[in-house]
Amino acid sequence: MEWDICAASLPSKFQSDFEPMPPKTVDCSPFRTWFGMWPLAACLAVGLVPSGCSEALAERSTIIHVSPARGNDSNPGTAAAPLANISAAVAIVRPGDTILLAPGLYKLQSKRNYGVAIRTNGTPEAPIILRGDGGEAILDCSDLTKTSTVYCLNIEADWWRISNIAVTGGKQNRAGSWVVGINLVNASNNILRNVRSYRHQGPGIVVSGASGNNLLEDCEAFGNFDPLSDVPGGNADGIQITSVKRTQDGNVVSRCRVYDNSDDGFDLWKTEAVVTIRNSVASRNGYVPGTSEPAGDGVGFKLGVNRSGPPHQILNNLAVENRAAGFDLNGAAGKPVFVGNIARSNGKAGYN
Ligand SMILES: [Ca+2]
Ligand SMILES: [Ca+2]
Repeated sequence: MEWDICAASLPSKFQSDFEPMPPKTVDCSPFRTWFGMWPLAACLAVGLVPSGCSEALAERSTIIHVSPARGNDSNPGTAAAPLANISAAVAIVRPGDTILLAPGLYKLQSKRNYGVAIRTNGTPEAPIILRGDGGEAILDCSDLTKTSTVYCLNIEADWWRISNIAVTGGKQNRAGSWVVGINLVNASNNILRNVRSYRHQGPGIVVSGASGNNLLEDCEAFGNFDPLSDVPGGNADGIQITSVKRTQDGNVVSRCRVYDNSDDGFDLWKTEAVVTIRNSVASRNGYVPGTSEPAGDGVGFKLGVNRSGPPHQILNNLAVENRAAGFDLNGAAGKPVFVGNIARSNGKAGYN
């Protein structure tokens, strides 16, 4: 029953990134004894929270449901009565909670410079889960109208587990403006898995600033092209890990594919902390997507510039048919560690 939150199973820890531990049941008998059938919301509304239950509330783990087809933001966010917008779920989420997104198209509406902004931190013991539930949830950013910066999905928080989503359609609403599909800034200890970011007028995924220990796994970034930049096509990399501070090691890209982006596939521009890219593919970058018309730089794996020489780990990757080099040091001060990489049919050197 809706009111009986205290009787619900309360998963509060996680065996792995996505698998909940067996549920933990909290004793809320004082609550029941005192309030009988009163809805919990009513108890909270009049400030009558018995001590036996306040602990349970502090430790609760809630599943928040969102559905663009069936939802309404005045709903409680249950499976039967979901929210409509991801922003409404993000606004109320707490550590340990799970946001389940019904598969389908989420048309993001915002006059601000982001479509969805994630700012609530999870914790190591209670990460926050956001995932497409039973299929891909597609965040469509094409209605964002900000004429300066547009970040479609902006993540400025720690300890999130995000999976089964796609982000697409971010537009440059003014010449020279900046668009990012998925933007992690000052965000650490996050996992993005099975995430796609495509057909933005800017880079697909960017990690920057004080951001460390993030894992991007089984992701795709493709078809990104920024025609209204000063150098048309010159900023739309597939995945940028850029300007990451020296203390922020541990960012890992694993099993990701970046292709048909107008600038580079992967770009570690000005990142001073060690980045690992493994088991990933960069192909056909450097063209206007879907054509053979040259656009931006066209490197598969661009590994500089930097001043401190972080030994980036470049392991078991494939660079194929990029317009420029497959792998390019691009002014890196140190020597990346190369193991098991293959470069084929790139327009310039395989390794530069
Ligand atoms: Ca460029
Ligand atoms: Ca680039």
